[in-house]
Order: sequence, then C-alpha cells, then structure tokens
Amino acid sequence: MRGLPERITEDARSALRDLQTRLVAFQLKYQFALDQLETKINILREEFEHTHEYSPIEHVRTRLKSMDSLLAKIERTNCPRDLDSVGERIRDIAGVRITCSFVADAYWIADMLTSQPDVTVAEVKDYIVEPKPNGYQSLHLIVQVPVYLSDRTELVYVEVQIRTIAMDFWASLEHKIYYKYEGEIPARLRDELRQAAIVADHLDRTMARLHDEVSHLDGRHDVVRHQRHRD
Ligand code: 0O2
Repeated sequence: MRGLPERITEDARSALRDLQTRLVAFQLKYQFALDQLETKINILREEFEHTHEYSPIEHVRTRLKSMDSLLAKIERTNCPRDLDSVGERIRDIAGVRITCSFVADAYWIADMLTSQPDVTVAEVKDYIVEPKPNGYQSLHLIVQVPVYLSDRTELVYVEVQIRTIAMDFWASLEHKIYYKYEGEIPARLRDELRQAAIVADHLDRTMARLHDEVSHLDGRHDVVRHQRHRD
C-alpha cells in the first residue's frame, strides 16, 4: 500500500500488540459487566416465575456498542481519545434492554435492580414521564457495576433501557426508519410516527387498566407488587 512503510519496525509492532491487548481488555470488561447484569435480571425473572407464576420481565437483550458506532460517538461528542476518558464519558458502550408488559413494571424492575447493593445509579432519564418530541418513550438508567478482575475491581457503566412491549415495537421501527433516512425523516412519516406513539401510549394505558381490573378479581399480581413495594 502506498504511504505505508513496507516493513513495520519491531517497536511499531510491539506498540500495535500493546494497543490491541488494551482494546480487547477494555471491551472485555464491558462484556463482563453485561454478563453480570444479565444474570441479575435472569435471577429476578426466574425467581418470579417460580414463586409467583408471573414475571414483570418479558424479554432481555444485551449489546456492546459496535466499534464504528463508538468511534462516531467519540467524534460527535469531542471525547478525548484515551481509554479512560472514553470509559468515563461514553456510558452506553454496554447496553441492556428489558421489555415488560406494563408501564408500572418498568419502574418496578428499575427499583428491584437498583436496590441491589452492588448496582449504583449514575443517571436516570425518564422518557416515559417526558417522552422525546418524536414520541420516543423508555426509562433509561446508567448504572455502575463492579467487575472483579484478577488484580483489581473496576466499576463499569452500563445503560439499561426499560420499556413496554408497545414502546419497544415503536422504537424498533422508528430506529430502522431513522437509519434508512439517515436522520432526515420526511415530515409525513415523522407525523405518523408521533401519532403511532400516541396510539402505543393509549394501548399501554388500556392494557394496564384491564390488567388491574382482572387482578382485582384474582388478587394475584397486585398482592405480589404491593408486598414488594412495602419491603
Ligand atoms: P443504539 O443503536 O441503540 O445503540 P446519544 O447516545 O448521544 O444519542 P444520550 O443522551 O447519550 O444520547 O443517550 P439517550 O438519550 O439516553 O439515548 C441513547 C439510546 O437510547 C440510543 O442509543 C437508542 O438506543 C435509544 N434512543 C434514544 N432516543 C431514541 C429515539 O428517539 N428513537 C429510538 N428508536 N431510540 C432512541 P443509540 O446509540 O442512538 O443507538
């Protein structure tokens, strides 16, 4: 290739190897943090299913930010290009998305997770109480969890997004449309999406009301929920 020396020196080779080792270690700690949180969430889910034959957690998905997306965010946010700054400033490198049936469950799950002694809340963005102008609704938490390595413990940021199935349905499609139009969604589609977000919100409210009505008849879910809140 033109512009590159034909043979890289031993020093350059060793610097590259060192960088590669540090990058892999950097990514691994996010994977470990995700594994930990996923285990915590699965324990909550299994315990609920076993004890109450019901779980507020419908589905859990984890993802590590791709290198392309991370580099774009470093660029966009003018983040200094060292791993310490990236780890401190970009807090959604590891992400967990939890879907639930009802809006109240989103807060309930957030409470259960963040009341664990090794989960520290760093930020909360409540786009359910205050949806984004495009209609996006979700509860976002940035938490820190300890990752125990062979020679040290690191506190690692993870973004947790909690939302109902209806909000998730909306967000998945909006995300696809947003990328298809590279952020410039035509006005008609934008309006229809905003309208669809209102419909999703209405659906969530109706389902919650119906669920409450039925729960009063068998008493099961509410008993579980109220017990949890009293604890
Ligand atoms: P991906 O592909 O899910 O990783 P920023 O990350 O700079 O956009 P900020 O303030 O750091 O913004 O975080 P914020 O507002 O909590 O949003 C971060 C993530 O929430 C996004 O990550 C999306 O997953 C989701 N999100 C936020 N706003 C919207 C929205 O309007 N529509 C949809 N569909 N999702 C949204 P990424 O990195 O953009 O995407």
